[in-house]
Formats: sequence, C-alpha cells, structure tokens
Amino acid sequence: MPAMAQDHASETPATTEQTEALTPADAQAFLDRVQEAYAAYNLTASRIAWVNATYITEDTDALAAESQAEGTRMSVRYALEAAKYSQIEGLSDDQVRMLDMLRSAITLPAPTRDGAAAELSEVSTRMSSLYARGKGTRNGESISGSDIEPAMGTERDPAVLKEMWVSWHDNVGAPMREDFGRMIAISNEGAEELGFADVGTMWRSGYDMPPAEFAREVDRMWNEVKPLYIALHTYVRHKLSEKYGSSVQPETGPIRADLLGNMWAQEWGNIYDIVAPEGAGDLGYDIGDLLTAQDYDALKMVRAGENFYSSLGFEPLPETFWERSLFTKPADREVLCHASAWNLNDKDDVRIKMCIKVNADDFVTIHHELGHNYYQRAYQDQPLLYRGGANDGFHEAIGDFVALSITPEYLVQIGLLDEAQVPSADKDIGLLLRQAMDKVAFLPFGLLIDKWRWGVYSGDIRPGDYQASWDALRLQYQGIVPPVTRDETRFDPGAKYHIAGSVPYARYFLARLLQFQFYKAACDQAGWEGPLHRCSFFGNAEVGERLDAMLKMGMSQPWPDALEAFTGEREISGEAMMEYFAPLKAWLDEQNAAYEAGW
Ligand code: X8Z
Ligand code: ZN
Repeated sequence: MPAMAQDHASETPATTEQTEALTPADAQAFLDRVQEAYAAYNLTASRIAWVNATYITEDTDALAAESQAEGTRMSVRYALEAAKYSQIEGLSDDQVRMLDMLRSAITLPAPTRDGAAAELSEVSTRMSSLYARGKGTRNGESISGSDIEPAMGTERDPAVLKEMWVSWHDNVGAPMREDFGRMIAISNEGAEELGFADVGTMWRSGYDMPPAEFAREVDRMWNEVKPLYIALHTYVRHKLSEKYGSSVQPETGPIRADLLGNMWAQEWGNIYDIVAPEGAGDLGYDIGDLLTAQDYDALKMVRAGENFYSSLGFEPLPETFWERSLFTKPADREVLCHASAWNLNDKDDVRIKMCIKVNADDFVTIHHELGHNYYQRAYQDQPLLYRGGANDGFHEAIGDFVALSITPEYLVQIGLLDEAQVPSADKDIGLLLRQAMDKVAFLPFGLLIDKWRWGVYSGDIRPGDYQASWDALRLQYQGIVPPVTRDETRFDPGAKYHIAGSVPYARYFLARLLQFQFYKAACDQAGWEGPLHRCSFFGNAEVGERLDAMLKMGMSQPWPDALEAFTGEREISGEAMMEYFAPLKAWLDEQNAAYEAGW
C-alpha cells in the first residue's frame, strides 16, 4: 500500500472557521502536498495496473482492486479537502483550476463510509476482467474477443454474423448486469458526497463550462453532422439489402446491427466492399492487403507509426517503449486486448498495450495510441495536475488526426503503394466513402454511449430498463436493431469495453469532430490547396512544431485556448468534417434520391 496515501488519512478537513484563517499560501501548500502524494501513488499503481492488464489472474485482479481502492480513497479525501480550500479569497487562476480538478476529476468516486471504495473497486475489476476473458462462438467453436472483433469485419454469412453477435453479447454483457448496477449505486453515492447530483454530472463538469451547457453543446455538434449520417445510413441500408436480400435487411427501417462489419456497429469500414460504388468504388488497394503483401508484422506497423511522428520533428520513442510494450497477444495467458497507451512514470516510460493484427483497423489504432504517448511526453514538464489533454477529447483526437494523413500519396512515400496504383481523381468518391464508413458512422455511437450512461446515473434510466433503454437509444441515434429480440435478462451495454471498464465515452465523440478541425488547420498551415481529403502533412516540421506547442500546454489552460493555439478557433464544431465530406454528401444525396431516408 503506498505510504503517501495513508499519510493524511487521519487529518481532519479544514472547518469553516479554519477556512477564514487560511490563505492562498495554505492552498498552495495543500496543492504541493497532493501532487507529491499522487506522484508517489501513481508509479506503483500504474505498475500494478500494467501487470494486471497484461497478465490477468485472480491474484493480479485482487492486487489491482486493492490498489485502485487505495487510489479512490485518496482522491476522494483530497476532493473533499479541495472544496474547503476553494473558498479562500485571493486564489490565483491556477489554484482555482487545480482545486476544481481535484474536486471533479475522479471517474468513479466512492463514498467515505467503510468498505465502499473496496467494494466499488472489486465490482469494477470483476467487470473488466470478465470482459477481457470474454469469448463468443463462431460456427459453434469458441473464439476470443480479439479474434471475434476482426471476424465481424470479414465474415459475410448473416447466420454466422448473428451467431457471433449474440454469443458475444450473451456471454460478456449479461453476467455483468448485477455488478454494473452496484457500481452505479456506489459511485453515485460518492458523487453526492462530493456535492454533485450524480456521477454523470461529474463527468460532464470536466469541460470548462457548466455540465448542463456541455450536454447542450454535444447536441449542437450532433445536429451539425446528423444529415451526413442519415445520408450514409440510407445508402448503406440499400446496399446491404441488395447484397443480403430484403428478408435479411429490409429496404426501409433500421439496419441489422451485425451486418455492419463491427461488433458494435460503431465503424463500418470493414464492409466497404459491399457498399463500394461501381467504377468509382474500386480504390485499387486495401491497406490490410498492402501490409500483408509487404510482410508487415506488428512491430513493423508500430515503426511506421513512429516514423510519421518523427517526420513531424518529434523525438523517437525510447528504447524502453520497444522493450516494455505489449504488441501481440501472448499465447499462454489472459490479457486485456482492448488497445491503450500508458505512461508509467509520467516521464518517458511510455508504452502501448495492443493485440495487433495486420489489418487496416489496427494500422489506424497504432497511430491513435501513439498519439496518446506523444501527448503524454509533451506535457511531462507541466505540474502533475496539468498532465492531461486540454480536455479528454483532445487526447483521443491527436492520433486519429495524424492518421487522416494516411492518404494514397503518403502510402507511396513510405513504400507501401506503387506510384501507378494511386487512385485518380475519379476515385475520390470511393476514397471518401471508405473514410466515411469509419468516421461518419461512428458519430451517433460516440454520442449515445454516454447519453445512456448519463441517463443511468441520473436515474432517468432504471435498472429494470437497462436493456430496453439501450436498444431504444441504438435505434434512435444509430438507426440499428439487434439481430434477435433482447429482453431484460440481457445486458448488451456490458459487451462494450468502455462500459465494462467505466471509461467515459463522450471524449470519442468530441475527438471525431476535433480530428477534422486539427487536420484542416494542419493542411492550411502546410499550404495545401487540393481537395482536403488528399492532404498529408507527413514530413511537415512546421505543423509538428505548432502541434507540439499545443500538446505541451497539457491541461494548463481552458481547452478553447489550446484549440485556438493550433486552429485559431475556439469552438468544437462539425464544420471541418462537413467540408471534408462535402463531395460525398452531394453524391450520396443523388444516390439516395429514390430511397426513403431515415428509419
Ligand atoms: O477505445 C478506443 C481506443 C483506446 S483509447 C482504441 N477507441 C474507441 C473504441 O474503440 O470504442 C478509439 C476509437 C473509439
Ligand atoms: Zn484512445
């Protein structure tokens, strides 16, 4: 158990009377003490979490749960204390900002009563362990999570797709239902003790604006891009109906969730072959095939990712990154395959943890994860409380923004594609459609995950309605339905990693829009004049320098300041994304003229 976490356990928080006597210097002493305590806790806690995630056993689960409970007790104690120090008059902006963060930046708070933090972390660890060990079936054979994911992208038999979808959701989601409810109840109790209405409100208060305003903001953003999603949905539904027949996929109404090339129907790029327009659709290459043809393996794919960042002027990754990262699924033990990026010592001990497969999805995910690592390294000189993304959407957007530069011309530059294979301008619609299948399709999914959790946390969604409300939101926002009817003995939300692992999700929705804003800004900086989607800023040191300047800020300033530093804008908006896809939108509208839009 980390010593610092215990040090102040018996300390009584300042009373109102004491508060009057306290000065900004006392607040500073408190902030210094807290940051020291966190630094001491973090290294050990991250090592425990790393070993647990890369070697799951009952023992490492127990160690991780214990360490997590310790961290929760510590951060809740500091949050309560911070509330008192916030009342001091004459605090600097930084002091106010840091005290505020201490109060609200806990993902799962526990109440201070005895045993609550321990129970919360046991329940959470059990859920994520269940997810990590999860299996489905394919043709009656057991199949692991890391194999079933890509299989949903390549399988084309609707009966087998249904089997994989149902087995995964039944095996992984349903057994989590009770634990999930318990987790919600305990963490809500914790949030209330900290003065928040519920955990959802806490999550929404990390965006430099009141939580209610943030909820309105994401609705505004969604409305900006919604017409593009509806157009894509209408077109894809028609193509699926053509391929599978109307008994499998009707021409109208929602789309069957398991037909979209992804277990959660969150990104649809894997079924590009089904929706590719005749003529303009054949891009002449598939990134997965190119990687395979050139004998790429996991390591070589990561080296290619690093090479991109190096071309922008970022330092190469340290030797320890290559020694300590987990790149492929070990044969002899359980690991949590969902990709993540780590920085264990808050300095240069950066790592990724992935079960890499040689395919297009993982090539993009590698760039995504490395984006986290380069961000972490860039803000390492900030005070500990400022080591984070300008907001969590920024952290998720950096690597994806870089990956938008993986254009055909870029693939030629790194020797993956022959000059002669570069698709001509008449293939632009195909290129845009391939990209939209991943990027645009994701938008309603990115939004609804936390719409659902916010509802659960606020009590608008009751435990007896978990499944029905999930299905209702999937239908309302994504226009999809499960391949078989679900009832309340199921718990499909738990079959998605971020629900099982309690990772807030609005960040990915923000990132989807932000990455296009960053990309457009970078292409402007690079003086690019062609169609936006053909721009690659590979090798552009000026873009790299400006990016580094934003990354270095960490969370020291409100996020609109960070956004402005790189893009000149202060609002997150769908405008850049709409501009990128404008030619596709016009084309989709033509294609869809004869079909009924929506569901
Ligand atoms: O979870 C992730 C990353 C790790 S932060 C692999 N992503 C979301 C998901 O998989 O659901 C990236 C895109 C969305
Ligand atoms: Zn990420």
